[in-house]
Amino acid sequence: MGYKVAIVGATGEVGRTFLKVLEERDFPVDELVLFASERSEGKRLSFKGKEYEVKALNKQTSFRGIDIALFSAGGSISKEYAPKFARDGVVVVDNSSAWRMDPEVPLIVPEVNPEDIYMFKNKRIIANPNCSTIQMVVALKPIYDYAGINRVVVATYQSVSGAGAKAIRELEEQTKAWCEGRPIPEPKYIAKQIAFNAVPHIDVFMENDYTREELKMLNETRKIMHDENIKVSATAVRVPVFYSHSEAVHIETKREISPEKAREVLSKAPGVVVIDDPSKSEYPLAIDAQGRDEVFVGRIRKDLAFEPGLAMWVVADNIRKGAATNTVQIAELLVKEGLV
Ligand code: NAP
Ligand code: 3JM
Repeated sequence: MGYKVAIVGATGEVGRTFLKVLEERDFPVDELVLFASERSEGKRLSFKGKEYEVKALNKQTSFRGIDIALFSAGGSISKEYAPKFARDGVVVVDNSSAWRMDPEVPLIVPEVNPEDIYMFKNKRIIANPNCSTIQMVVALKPIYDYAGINRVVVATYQSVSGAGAKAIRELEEQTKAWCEGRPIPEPKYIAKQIAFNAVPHIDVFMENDYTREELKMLNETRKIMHDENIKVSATAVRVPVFYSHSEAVHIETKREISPEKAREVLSKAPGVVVIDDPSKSEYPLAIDAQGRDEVFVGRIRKDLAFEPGLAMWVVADNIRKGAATNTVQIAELLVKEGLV
């Protein structure tokens, strides 16, 4: 049996990757409906060798008959349209930050808290966490289960694809201008010049001078791990990398865990690949994680500031595990549990 699947934001970085991932994982799609803005009306995208025409979202009045909708068209579209789809009987899996902290909306990383999927029934909306949160919690969970966690200090090195297709072009154009000796064009999609730079400003600044991106890592981690006591202090930084986010993660554990034990529990954890051999200069890299669905962990060592503690380097493709793949995994979970 297959499902009628809708993609909202189908022409974007995440939307196009939904199509790839649904195809690769052979998700049971019977019918496919693609939505984007009016600008994309009539554009054609292919899925399993067949072409589908993109529809303008705002022209649609009813979404009846659709079983599952995967959303990635930004928070304001999700806020407005997810309840409309849900009212028409559709189960929505949303990629934006619009619904993540709603107590009636599950926030799911299938390797970490699949059991929360049952909470979805009231609103018919399920949220996909922020990309930086997803890869961090996949790597934290095995450590948490073995040794407990009091606090985490994390610095992220986030690729420009996290800010959408236009931000990718922005890095390309700034780099090209510099190489050709032309003045670098003014930034439009990333807060400051991103070429040859590191920008500690993703999303907006909040009252406590953290950015919203940084607070997502605190609040979402607590919700996913069911632990309001975990402390997470993040600095989220955009770097001139096209795909994959990297993170330096420093953990104060409740009990001692040796780096050897951490390597062992992480190697056995679902969705994790350990690449960690300092003697051969082997550690995860953004360019190697690109196009992959796993979370890569390396540079595992005893933390010199937290006692007991661990330090590690965590890398994943932000558009795949950080967005499209995690969302499709959630859809697979809905199917497996008979919830659609
Ligand atoms: P993108 O490449 O800029 O694509 C945006 C998509 O939204 C396009 O398909 C665009 O359609 C569509 N869209 C924009 N305005 C619309 C409107 N008024 N009505 C209908 N569709 C509209 O961005 P992206 O990287 O794919 O990301 C999209 C969203 O996904 C982000 O804003 C974010 O909320 C979420 N996201 C989440 C994560 C995560 O951490 N889990 C990671 C990345 C993105 P047109 O092509 O017609 O403009
Ligand atoms: C809007 O790398 C990034 O910028 C994070 C991905 C992202 C999000 C998100 O998922 O939190 C980009 C743009 C959002 C959002 O919905 O807040």
